[in-house]
Amino acid sequence: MQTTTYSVTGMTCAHCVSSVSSEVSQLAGVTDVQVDLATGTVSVTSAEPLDRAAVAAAVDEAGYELAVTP
Ligand SMILES: [Cu+2]
Repeated sequence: MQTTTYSVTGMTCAHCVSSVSSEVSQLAGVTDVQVDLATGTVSVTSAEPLDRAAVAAAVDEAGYELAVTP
C-alpha cells in the first residue's frame, strides 16, 4: 500500500474535486483518493505503485492536468 501526491492544475471548486476524485478512483488498484482543493493536490493510495501516465490520463479525462513536478 502506498500513497502518492500529485499536483493538479485547474481545480477551482468542489465540482472539480469530485470529477478528479471519481476518475482517479476508477484506476485499477486505487483504494483511496483525497483531493485537497486549497493546495491543488491529489493524494492517491494504491495497493501497487501507480503509473504516473495512468494517473495523468485519468486527471485529463476529468478535464484537468497534472502539474509538471519540479
Ligand atoms: Cu470546479
